[in-house]
Amino acid sequence: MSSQSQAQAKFREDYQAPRFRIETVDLSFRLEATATRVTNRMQLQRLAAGPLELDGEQLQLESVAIDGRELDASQYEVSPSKLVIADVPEHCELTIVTQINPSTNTALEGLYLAADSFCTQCEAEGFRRITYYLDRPDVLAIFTTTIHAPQQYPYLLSNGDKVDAGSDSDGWHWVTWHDPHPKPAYLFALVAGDFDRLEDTFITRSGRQVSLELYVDRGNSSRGTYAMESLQRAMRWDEERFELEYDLDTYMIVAVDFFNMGAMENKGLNVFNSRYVLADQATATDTDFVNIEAVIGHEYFHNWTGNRITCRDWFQLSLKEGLTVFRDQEFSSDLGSRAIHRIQAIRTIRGRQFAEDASPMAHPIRPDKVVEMNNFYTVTVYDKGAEVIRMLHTLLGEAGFQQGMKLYVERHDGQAVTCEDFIAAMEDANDYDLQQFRRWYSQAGTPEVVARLNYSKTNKTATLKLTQSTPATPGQKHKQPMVIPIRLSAYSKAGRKLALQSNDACTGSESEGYLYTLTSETADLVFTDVLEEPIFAMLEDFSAPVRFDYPQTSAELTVLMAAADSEVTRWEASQKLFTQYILTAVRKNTDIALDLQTVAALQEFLAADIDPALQALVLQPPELEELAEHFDVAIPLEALDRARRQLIQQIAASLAPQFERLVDNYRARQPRYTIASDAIAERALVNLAHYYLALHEPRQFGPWVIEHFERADNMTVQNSALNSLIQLNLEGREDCCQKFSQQWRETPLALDKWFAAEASSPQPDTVERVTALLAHPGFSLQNPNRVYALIASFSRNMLQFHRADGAGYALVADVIQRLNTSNPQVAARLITPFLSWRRFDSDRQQQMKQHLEILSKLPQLARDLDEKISNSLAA
Ligand code: B3K
Ligand code: ZN
Repeated sequence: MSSQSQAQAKFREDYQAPRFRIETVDLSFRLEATATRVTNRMQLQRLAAGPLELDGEQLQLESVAIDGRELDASQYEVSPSKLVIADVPEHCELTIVTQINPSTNTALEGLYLAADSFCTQCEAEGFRRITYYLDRPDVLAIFTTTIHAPQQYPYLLSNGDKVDAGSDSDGWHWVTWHDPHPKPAYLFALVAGDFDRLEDTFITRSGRQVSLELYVDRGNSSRGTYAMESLQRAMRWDEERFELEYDLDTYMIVAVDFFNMGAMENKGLNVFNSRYVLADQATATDTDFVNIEAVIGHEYFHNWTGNRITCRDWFQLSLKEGLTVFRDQEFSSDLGSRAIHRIQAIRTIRGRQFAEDASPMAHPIRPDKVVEMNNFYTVTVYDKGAEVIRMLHTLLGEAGFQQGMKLYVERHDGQAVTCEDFIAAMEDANDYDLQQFRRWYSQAGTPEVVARLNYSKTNKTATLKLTQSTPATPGQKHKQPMVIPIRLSAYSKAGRKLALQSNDACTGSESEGYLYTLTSETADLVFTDVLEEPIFAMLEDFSAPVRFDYPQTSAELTVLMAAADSEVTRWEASQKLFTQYILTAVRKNTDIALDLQTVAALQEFLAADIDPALQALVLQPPELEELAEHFDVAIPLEALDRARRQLIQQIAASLAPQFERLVDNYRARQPRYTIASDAIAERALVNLAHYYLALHEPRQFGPWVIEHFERADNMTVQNSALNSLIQLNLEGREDCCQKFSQQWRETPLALDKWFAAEASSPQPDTVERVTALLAHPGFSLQNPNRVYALIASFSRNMLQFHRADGAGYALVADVIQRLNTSNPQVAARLITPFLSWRRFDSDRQQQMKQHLEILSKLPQLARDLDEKISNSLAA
């Protein structure tokens, strides 16, 4: 590991309470593009002896004063990251004046000017780029913010409520905001710009009238209505399910085009990436609409889980993120199809989180060691974190979980706390021992459960032998057994649900399913009076984020696919069936031949009266990334891809007549676009049908895809047809791409869909096409959304990123190098697939490693990249 990143590492166990409290902070901004002046007046109260060490980066210090008396330079020390004042009274007013340059801030952290608006992003440690401060989440202050700006920025926004406004003598104007809720600096926000404003109201259940305001780029207000409605739904839902109510008179959301992440939950003033706000049928897909509702909900839910109760230190990030993802998942599931949402969440864990757990950046959901905090906004902290909360919910039940939430809020409202505080509240409210469960917070890696069934016809007993283990991860060699809730049920060969009796190790019933909690390394789960050999559905609803090894025959899986009560279980059965076909073909180096029973099961599934959205998911095999997770090393990429393609070919061939009828019927009806869930579901299946038909018989059905594209009155269909054309390289592809890019040349978020489609294609010339698109007038390395659409999509395209000649690696490494100084956060996101170089064949290993070594020697290597590269080369 390089000494640089080692030196900067911070450890969870080193936590120390702050030496000072900041009671109030008055900020005054004079916004100018290249020289913004920030006056910061703080009331400080000493808590412990020692100097005052304020964080600050890229600031130009103008003056420091204590209680109105300016200090001379000998009274303080300035370094590139700190302002240290040795002599500070018990209680005082500290005033600091600094200058910053928002126009050159391409990292989009702190205060930046992009696309003619000033905007801030402070989480995790961006506030220190605005002024000197105790930039840590456990320092909570009451903020008052005054913004002075030229008239070309009509809207001047910050947290809380607007309390005053006026004009300056130089023709500028100003506004003052006051936020009565003490908050850490990471929740501070400021936006200044010219927008269209959508307004609505929400009456809380206690009768408070909240003004809802959505700010979007001029001319875009009609594309904001879905976000506004989503916000109202989220506010209502949080009152109904969690009894949590909003606490200010105003809730503002600003949509900006330049943003590193999805959105930010700043108190009373959320800032959103425009892609999670702007949507209409012509420019946004059904998935975009679903994501908007989820992200709007997520940021809103943070108001309680994150803002009112925040994190003591950044190692506790999952305290707010895991819990809030769980809450947004529940919100989406209560409003839409629970099964479909659950399946998407499972895919995220199996495809991406398992890969992170197996990588050199593996970390527990509560990390112990961090160099650059921005590197820990991960699928582990967020999504595995949410799975851990979900397990608590499973163990305690909805009522017990809500009791725990109540106690958590009662105890900790207004505080900065730890994951331990959350678990303790759950434990105390339910009188339930979570001692061993805590390991989910401290152990990294994906546990594996092996289950073997032994059925005795004579004794009428079924014994499940269960064994768990967790592989070593960097810094954690030996692992302890985890608490693993296993939901299960059993079916007969005829698909009848079986009642199970066990030595009271299992709770539940035949109708709702059973729950067994594995806590030891091994256990025998014995069921008695089992009259016939049962077909078990194990780990139903993915009741724990683990790998589950339990062999089942195709015949058994097709029974589950056809007959299980749970839609998630039916989907699981199909995925397991497909995975077995693929893995067997790869391991034995044979061709795939679907057996008749499987074909019949798929055909019946498509013919049955089932949610078409579920049918679409069941009829698609797992993605390459998920299949790759079945190999620790030497991932046989080409073989997996070949087998997967063969399988898809055969699924498509088996279902072609049914798909043809389905599409015929759809074309005859030409249903009008609505955003209702049944319409979304139908589009999902019809789009898949077009893809499968064209794959099966390109000459006959390629023209159908083109027609589908041409007649589309919505982006969901247009985008899906475009993807089919590109992925299958169908005749007419270039023409349609041309039309698409012309049509959307002024609508970057729509154009992104074309970039992403090209970048995700399995076609062998994808690298060359992506390279060419780097020069497209609609592309820009400065805008994170463009980079994510084109480059991040490409780096997730396993087959083409890992192209044997190394051209994919060279392409992405070059972009990373260019972003190293301009936007390290984005650069660090792109590097992820390089980190796991040890898992590929030796040729690829060498090439990937070489790129990492070259990058590691970049002058001014960003801390974000340094940490990841060092971990990867050291592991
Ligand atoms: N809390 C923000 C993420 C901030 C990321 C900083 N690098 C969005 C969210 O999770 O709601
Ligand atoms: Zn969040």
